[in-house]
Amino acid sequence: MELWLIEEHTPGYSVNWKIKQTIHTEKTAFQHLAVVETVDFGRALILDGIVQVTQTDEFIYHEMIAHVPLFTHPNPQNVLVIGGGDGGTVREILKHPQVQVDLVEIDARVIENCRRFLPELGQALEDPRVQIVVADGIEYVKQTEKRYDIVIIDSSDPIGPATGLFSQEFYQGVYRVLKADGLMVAQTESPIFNKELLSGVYADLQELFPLAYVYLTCVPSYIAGFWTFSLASKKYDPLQPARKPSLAEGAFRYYTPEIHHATFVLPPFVQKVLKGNS
Ligand code: AG3
Repeated sequence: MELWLIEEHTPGYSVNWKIKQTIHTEKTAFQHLAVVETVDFGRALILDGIVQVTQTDEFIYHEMIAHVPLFTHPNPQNVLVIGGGDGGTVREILKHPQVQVDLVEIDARVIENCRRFLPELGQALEDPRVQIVVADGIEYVKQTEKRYDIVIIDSSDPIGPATGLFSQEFYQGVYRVLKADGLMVAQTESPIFNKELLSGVYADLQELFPLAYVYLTCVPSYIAGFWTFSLASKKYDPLQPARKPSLAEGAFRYYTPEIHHATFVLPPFVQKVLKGNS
């Protein structure tokens, strides 16, 4: 019998994935979680029916969410990740020397299942430079006394547990926990399917931070491919990154200094979305 995962996005658009095997499913306290073996993209983590990572293309997303901010900063030492319980973003951050990472993930079952079923991502969370806090990121940034060079928001879609991670109130908390020269990056969804969300986040970040940019990449397993990240900074300009990968750090599959610059070049249709008149 053929097994298909139907990933429904809008009433008019869904993506069908042929599955070799369902490896694990459960209902956590926050969401439905599944790990499946797809025919074309390797193993995948699915939350509330939406593909979060696939083994085939997760490197693009994780390298771009981590290295663009990390190479922008001259000396990143303390990094906070909100969400990201699969471990992929932390794995990339740890490629930078002298970083300490705090991971604040709301759902401990994401962490536990990725350690078990997606160890090439989840293993990074066992590194002694990583401290895991199972908590709501919104509360964390309101309360913590710690201050960070970089905050990375690696959330799921703005439905379910991640909704509040796209709000102005949350970004105020992120601003609060950033040092005077800190910067943040958030995954901000599809410029095709989430136009209002993207223009709203961009406007909020422009209001709060002296520098705000959106950058664009392609994640083939995400809805319609195009994917955006929003970067907001108190001081350092990502268009003038402070560092380049050293030879030892040069083992990236997607990120290069040239890609770093190119990712900020936006086609007119995305610029229009950012102006809020798409
Ligand atoms: N975080 C972003 C997943 C968004 C997928 N959304 C979609 N396809 N509609 C993934 C977490 C990886 N660490």
